[in-house]
Amino acid sequence: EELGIVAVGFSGGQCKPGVDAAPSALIESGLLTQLREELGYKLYGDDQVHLYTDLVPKDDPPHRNMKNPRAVSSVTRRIADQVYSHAKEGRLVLTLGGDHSIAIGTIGGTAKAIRETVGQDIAVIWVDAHADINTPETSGSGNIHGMPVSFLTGLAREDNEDFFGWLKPENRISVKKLVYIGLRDVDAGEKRILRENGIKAFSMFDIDRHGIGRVMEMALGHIGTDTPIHLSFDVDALDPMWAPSTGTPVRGGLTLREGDYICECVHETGSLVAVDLVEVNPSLAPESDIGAHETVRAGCSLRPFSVDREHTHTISSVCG
Ligand code: DIR
Ligand code: MN
Ligand code: MN
Ligand code: MN
Repeated sequence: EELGIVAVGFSGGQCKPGVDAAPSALIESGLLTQLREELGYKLYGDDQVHLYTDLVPKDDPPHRNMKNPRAVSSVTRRIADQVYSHAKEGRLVLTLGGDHSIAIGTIGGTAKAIRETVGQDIAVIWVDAHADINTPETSGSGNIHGMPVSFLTGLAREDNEDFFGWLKPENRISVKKLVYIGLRDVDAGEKRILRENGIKAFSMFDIDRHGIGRVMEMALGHIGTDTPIHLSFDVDALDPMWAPSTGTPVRGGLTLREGDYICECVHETGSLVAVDLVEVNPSLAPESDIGAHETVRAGCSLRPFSVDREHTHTISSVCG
């Protein structure tokens, strides 16, 4: 099977430097080698980490309260083209971030490619402690990594191409085909947006109440069968115990095993078209650099590519 890799060394969607170093750290830890050698994928486009320095303007003052708006807009526009090209070739696309603003590009790219090739709207499973659905107006921080879903769903709009005006209807997704898993730090304005638009969200409360198995059944049930799925995984969905090196850690998160299980369930549908792994920040290590190492390891373990169904079923039948 063919796998398109986009390694994005970009951190302009938030204020802490270091997320740009994540793709190299993940690759050095052997993520791509495992995908190639253990899982037998044929990899495309893994030759370099893109820094997009040519797209970052010297002067980039706020616009509608957004920080670094021109840089984020032009970088995500380029990412959309890269992801689109892979998806058009029928490749599963893995994007290594970078902060979560890059999902404006990745999802914009797959939405368009899948519409053109399969004639279907994609569904998005957004695994995160945060909803990332602020509009520029509801955002308290002005950080665009807290806004990608509002631009992708069309809840936030701009005509000017310098500020995401390049996003066209074919790049957008429906709020009906969006599902959140792992939420536990949602701003007041975001709660209102989720409620008013009837967006499906499974918070940590729901995972505690029903268990991850039932939550995945409900999440995939909401999407429906035979719908292409884009999985956008923010590593801060995991509890800081497993993934401390991330910009905005929030206690009370997913166990490493629950994170793996989400990826496995999505893979098992056979409908996965793209995956983002974002917000790994190797430079933020609260206790020691063991934290960074553990977070990168956690990122590497979240491969929605590694389930061997037969093997899994054999083990469960052996174990009763
Ligand atoms: C907050 C934090 N809701 C914001 N968002 C984060 O800045 O809009 N997303 N950290 O990952
Ligand atoms: Mn996020
Ligand atoms: Mn987050
Ligand atoms: Mn497989």
